[in-house]
Amino acid sequence: MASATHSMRSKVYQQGSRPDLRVPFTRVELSGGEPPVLLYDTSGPGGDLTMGLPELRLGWITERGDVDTAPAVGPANEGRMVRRARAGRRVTQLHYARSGIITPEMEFAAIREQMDPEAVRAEIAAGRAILPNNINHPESEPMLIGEKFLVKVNANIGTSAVSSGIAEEVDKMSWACTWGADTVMDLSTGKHIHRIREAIVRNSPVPIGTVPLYQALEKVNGDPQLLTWEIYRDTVIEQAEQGVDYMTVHAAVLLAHVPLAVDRVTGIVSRGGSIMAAWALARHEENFLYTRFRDLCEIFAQFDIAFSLGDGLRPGSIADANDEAQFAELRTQGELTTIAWEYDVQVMNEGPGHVPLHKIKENVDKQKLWCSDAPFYTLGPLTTDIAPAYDHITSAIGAAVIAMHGTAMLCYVTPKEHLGLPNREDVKAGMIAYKIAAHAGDLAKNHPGAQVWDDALSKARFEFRWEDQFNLAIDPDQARSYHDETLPAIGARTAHFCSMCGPKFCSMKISHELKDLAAQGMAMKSAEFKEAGAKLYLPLA
Ligand code: IRN
Ligand code: FE2
Repeated sequence: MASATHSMRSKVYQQGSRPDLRVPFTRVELSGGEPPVLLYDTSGPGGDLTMGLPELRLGWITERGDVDTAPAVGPANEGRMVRRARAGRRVTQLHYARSGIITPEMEFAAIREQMDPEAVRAEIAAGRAILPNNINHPESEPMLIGEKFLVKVNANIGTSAVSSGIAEEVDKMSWACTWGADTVMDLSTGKHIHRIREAIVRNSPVPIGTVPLYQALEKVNGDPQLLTWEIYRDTVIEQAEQGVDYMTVHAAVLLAHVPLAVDRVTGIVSRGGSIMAAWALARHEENFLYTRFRDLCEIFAQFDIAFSLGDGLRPGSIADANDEAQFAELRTQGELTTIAWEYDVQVMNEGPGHVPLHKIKENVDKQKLWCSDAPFYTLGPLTTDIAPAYDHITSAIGAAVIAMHGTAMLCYVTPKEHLGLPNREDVKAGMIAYKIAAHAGDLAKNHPGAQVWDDALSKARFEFRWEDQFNLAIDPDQARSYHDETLPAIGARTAHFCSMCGPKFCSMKISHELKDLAAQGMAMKSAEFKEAGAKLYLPLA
């Protein structure tokens, strides 16, 4: 491993089986003779984010000999050269995995997870994990979404008609990655969607997801009834050529499911779900995403786009959790999962929503059963409806529990949920809450290596190694600044107490004294024992 800097927290690279396979980690250097701790690193190579990142995977994509470079056909991409599968070929990681091939992408992701590359291949081949990476997004660092791997977190960003610009969105993307986002979804609506997405994809070190339906709806001026398969398909191709790695597709909102949602407290809360429900009801036709699903699979297989099968009928309130509308859709998601696999297309399933704690497990159990163990990707869930402005907390509670039961990726919720678009600070608050939930899930699942981090921090805390504690913290800046707020002196960084309890009442300090006392006590007892002749069995008088 080569160290990039010499600070206490630094970026290091682990070399794989070939020179162009270098996997980033954050290395935390510790004092007191403790070994350094390696942390999973999502921050990317950094640099000038107006220029685009280096094309890390380009060689791996082209050397397989199954990709052609040709003029784009997507309406907004005219004049550009893009990659697409050679006629008759499927360029998905699922296809390679099923053929027994461990790709450099799989090896890279395996090193990140500190796992065996063959195990990674097997999980992908079985459909239990996905490695989303469009061949037109060579800048991304391969990662895995699957129950056997570290629980991942997605951050949603994007403009609406009323706010935000390109630079601001690229900044939010990179800021989210700094705080550990494993994927980012660009949910932009309004003006300049295409240009915003281009800037995000070119500068993103993590896979990018979208909901193409949102842009398709813009093209018909926001009237769902005017949507057609052709407009939708062209939008998908346009985004595929830009390099979008996974797409939310609300194909399981069937016409027959819609009446099941009418008596709900909060009806249909999914944007995509409500668009498709409106389309199907108005025309009294089956959802075209469902009837054209196989056509979509053909397109996805040419770029290696993964399906994120949408949960358009997810519950939007505690009262609606686990109802018939939600579970009817989940059964259909299962049916579509199997169809995607026929085309070697990678799939995960989206899940709720708003669910009270005692109803969470049923969601995971049913998803596993009905969707053949494909990865589950849930939005929280929020465990109560009473805390607008704090829904990163109401939902991180549910996220930890659903992660423990096997959800592979968590979609974060920010404090602005239900209230407005998140700004930079909200993105960070949502990310921190969800990294905690994800790690709590890793611990509960006994992920090999997860507890090393906790143990290192606990030890640093017990030994009053304050700098080590800060550097190991999920948010070093905040931990340091809270500590220094009351004890700013440099000396306090080595003190054997903090301002919470002061020098006299520190439990950790008392524990140390107890240890000493116990040791002294033992010494006294042993002296007594020796004085008495050090005999275990005393002869009967
Ligand atoms: C994740 C799980 N269930 C929903 N999500 C995310 O919610 C989805 O990936 C997308 O980012 C966001 C909005 O989806 P709707 O409201 O269009 O369903
Ligand atoms: Fe909600």
